[in-house]
Amino acid sequence: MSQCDIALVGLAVMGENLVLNMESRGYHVAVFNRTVSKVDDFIGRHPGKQLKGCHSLKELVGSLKSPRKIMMMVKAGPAVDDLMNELRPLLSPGDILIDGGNSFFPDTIRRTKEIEQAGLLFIGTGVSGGEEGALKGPSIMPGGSPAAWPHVKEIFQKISAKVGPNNDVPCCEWVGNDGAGQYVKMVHNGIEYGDMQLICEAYFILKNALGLTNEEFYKVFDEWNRGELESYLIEITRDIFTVIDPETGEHLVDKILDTAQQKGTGKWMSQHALDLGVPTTLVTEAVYARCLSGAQPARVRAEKILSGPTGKYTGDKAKFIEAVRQALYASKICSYAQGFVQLAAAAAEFKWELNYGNISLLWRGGCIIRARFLEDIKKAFDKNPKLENLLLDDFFTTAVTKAQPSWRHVIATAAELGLPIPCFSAALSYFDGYRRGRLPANLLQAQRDYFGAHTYERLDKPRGEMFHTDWIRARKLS
Ligand code: 2AM
Repeated sequence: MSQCDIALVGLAVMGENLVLNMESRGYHVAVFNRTVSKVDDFIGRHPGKQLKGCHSLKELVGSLKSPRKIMMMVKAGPAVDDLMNELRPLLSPGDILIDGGNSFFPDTIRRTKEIEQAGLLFIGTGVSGGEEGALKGPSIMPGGSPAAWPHVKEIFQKISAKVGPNNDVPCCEWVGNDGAGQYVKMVHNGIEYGDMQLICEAYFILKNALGLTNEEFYKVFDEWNRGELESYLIEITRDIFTVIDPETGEHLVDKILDTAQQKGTGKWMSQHALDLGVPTTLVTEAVYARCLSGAQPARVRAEKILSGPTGKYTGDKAKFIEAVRQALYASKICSYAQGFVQLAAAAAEFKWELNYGNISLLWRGGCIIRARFLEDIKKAFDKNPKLENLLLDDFFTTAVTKAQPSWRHVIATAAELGLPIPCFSAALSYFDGYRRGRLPANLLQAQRDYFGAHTYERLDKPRGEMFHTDWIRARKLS
């Protein structure tokens, strides 16, 4: 046991489960935790395993094969830098530090540089799948120093989730330089926000327009999970409708306060979309929807003052449920289209060479957004690695075209019934904006030139040639 394959620091649940996952695949793992008593506690709870509990970082480093691989699973933020500073003097050239926490990607870019300058290698990796994923097989999205990848590839791919007909394709591939892995994880989390909000909007429409019961919701989501929408999130949503609150004997979902919490990765994605100047509207609306949900006392006060429609849907119930399913599917396609556009913009900004087919595969299993349709996204990018927008791939063009009448019907109905559906609407507005060669920004440019002499380009003149009009004088002359 003096020659461990890998070390892990930070024995919270994710860290512990990753250690157990590695050990179960035949690796010898050295472990350490700031509160050292947790090391002995962990080792004590798992007797007979190939684990080495260490009581200092020096002991941990000394127990590793070369090049040393040390995975940090500590709280994102200054704790990672503190730990890195403690570890650095103990390491030798070529050793590899791995950050598996939810770090903000600019930190990962900075850390990769600092660590490489010290002659070491760095990996910042997204790990998704929650506690169960960490134990049984997460989706792993590594980026950082490319020279580190061959040394950890086997371990990472062995512990990751597997997909494919023979269950042997790992949901783990090298993503790209410095912060690329953490960026892809951030986009995963943002898309997760969008997916969840879309499901909640479908629920809200069906609950309010049709008055579906929780038993009916179980059947609807069960049905949806057998088709195009098949995914982890649809599956757990279905199961939520079966759970009874022991205290009241009623459905637990109806007892839960409608105030959503957030840890910030969805917000990071939206903020960076604004920095890049790309419209990631669904994720942003999903973040705002959580913010509005948080203003629950204010909403309860406003409800007494602000009125709106109160009617129900009067058409065919089964047909409307199917229309909502199609609206959800089309909106979800737009959300992923936006996510991949943001990834491409970030890749251009940070000079990452991203493989979008591989990224879809990383999200195919193990993680929260795992879904059947990521297979179709993978096929689209494999067919055309430079695909400009998912909506332009034949498969997805056909899918949204087919869903369009239902999608519009659902959104129009929700508007008439006064039901808030920010993500459904954002998706359709994005689709309708993206598919138009001409938008009203001609008028906007005229306004900017009118009040601020900001100039404008003309349709009938070469791009880059700027024009200005003295609008007040021109008005008098016209
Ligand atoms: P602890 O058990 O000593 O609190 C999740 O919080 C994990 O990160 C825990 O294992 C925690 O250790 C660890 N952690 C938090 N801050 C840390 C720091 N500054 N240095 C090392 N580990 C830290």
